[in-house]
Amino acid sequence: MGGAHLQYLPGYLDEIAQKALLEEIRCLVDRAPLFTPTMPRWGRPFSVRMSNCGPLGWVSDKSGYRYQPTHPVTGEPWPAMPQSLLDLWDATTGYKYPPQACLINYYSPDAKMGLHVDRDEEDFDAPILSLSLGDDARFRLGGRERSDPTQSFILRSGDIFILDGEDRLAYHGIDRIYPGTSLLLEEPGRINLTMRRVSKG
Ligand code: MD6
Ligand code: FE
Repeated sequence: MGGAHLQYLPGYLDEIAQKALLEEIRCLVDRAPLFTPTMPRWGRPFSVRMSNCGPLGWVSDKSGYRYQPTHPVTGEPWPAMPQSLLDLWDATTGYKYPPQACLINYYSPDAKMGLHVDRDEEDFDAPILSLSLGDDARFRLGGRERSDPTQSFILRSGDIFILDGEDRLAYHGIDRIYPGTSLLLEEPGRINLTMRRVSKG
């Protein structure tokens, strides 16, 4: 392998595209409401609320992290991934297979996401595409070990960040949200979408 790693595409979506995408996300969460995931074993709630679209969705509860075809509260299949997101994946990743899950993360101003590695997928050759809407966030990116040095990026509304290649399994997290830095959402907060390929081939 080698070569490919992270891609940071600041301002990839202009304001019109951000508004159109936000409208699609509103429709998605009307059908698949935000739920509060809990940590495996201890059951401590995440501060981030989540939903998904696509054939699979990422969930977490006492029995662990996993992908499943249905919403954990309503039991309904996840809504389809909008064509605009599928097109964005093709245009920016060029990956040979389409994404199967798009995790929708909603951060209120005091929400955070601890350092983690996304490794619940079978296909680590596939990139993960992240898209940010709303208030700025401080994104911390480290290496393959939790103790590796980290660098910080401010992710703004419309930014795309892709973890690929040697950075695909790097530790990363969201330290904080900067409320009031964007007027896109009606209230302070941030939405992050992460698109993933789950199975090989
Ligand atoms: C966030 N992002 O930006 C959290 N995961 O709210 C992630 O956890 C993430 O940005 C995998 C790949 C890219 C990411
Ligand atoms: Fe992640």
